[in-house]
Amino acid sequence: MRADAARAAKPLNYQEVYNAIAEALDNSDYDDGSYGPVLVRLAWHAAGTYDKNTGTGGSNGATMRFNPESAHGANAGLSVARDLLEPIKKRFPQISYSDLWSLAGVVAIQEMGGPTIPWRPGRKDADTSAACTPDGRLPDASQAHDHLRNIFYRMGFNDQEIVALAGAHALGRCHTDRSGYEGPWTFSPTTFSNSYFKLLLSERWVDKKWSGPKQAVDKATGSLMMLPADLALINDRVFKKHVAEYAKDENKFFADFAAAFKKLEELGVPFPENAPTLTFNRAAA
Ligand code: ZEM
Repeated sequence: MRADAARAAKPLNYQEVYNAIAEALDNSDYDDGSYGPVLVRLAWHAAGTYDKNTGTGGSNGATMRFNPESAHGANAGLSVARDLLEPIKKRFPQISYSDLWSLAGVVAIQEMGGPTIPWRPGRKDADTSAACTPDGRLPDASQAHDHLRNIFYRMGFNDQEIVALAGAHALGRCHTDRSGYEGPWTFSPTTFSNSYFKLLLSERWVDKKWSGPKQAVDKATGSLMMLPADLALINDRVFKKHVAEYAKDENKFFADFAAAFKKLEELGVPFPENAPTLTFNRAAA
């Protein structure tokens, strides 16, 4: 009891929390060997509910802990990510769930080889489901450019930021038991890179022949996938210009992604005035 009390009184060292999350990422029995991608998806879905017109949603509150938001179709499978972080919340009880989930996104991206993403603590958890956002605020994979613009403009993003953020699909995969879709976007789903943009442009994308929802596969190997919403990025002139830029220049992608992801994680968060902006070192291998 007294040791716990002493630990709770000590100011939180966020690099220690970072390191604890980094240690929990690898697991050879899970997906492609890392929980990194699903943690990035958790951070994104917690934040991507933001509506700039009403100031509702966003990562503050961690309302996905509660029904009905936990049961929204878009959040299927994210209990895997929330449960993974539970022992870390127990070890560092001072951190809010909302800070922990957003920090986990930063850790996962950096540890998978992505850019350094500056991060600020200060999110507070909601106590009840009253702050849960209505269903339908996250993008629908079966739709195209108009829908993407409606959803991301509502959060306050522009076309270039939409494309940069979508580059996170270099990571991870679709699961039939979560979204109904199937397969990874790239050959290296646990490495953050500009591969998603390169493959969008270099491969021939054809309809997957199956009884599941409409999605594309690469004609050459049939092992990669694109959602209708991914293909919208090359079927729209403005989006495609940014795809081409990021396919050519990975440094530019990393810089733009880091800025857009930081913005995403901070949407609607009432940070205390003196909240420091932190950057973290990659955990020692
Ligand atoms: Zn995703 N995403 N996403 N995304 N996403 C999935 C998986 C992952 C869309 C979408 O419908 C889907 C962003 C934007 C958009 C990640 C990160 C980010 C899946 C598969 C779908 C269907 C879920 C499953 O079955 O497990 C759409 C339509 C988007 C609009 C542009 C943004 C922005 C992201 C972060 C910045 C990640 C990392 C995954 C992989 C998760 C995993 O478990 O492997």
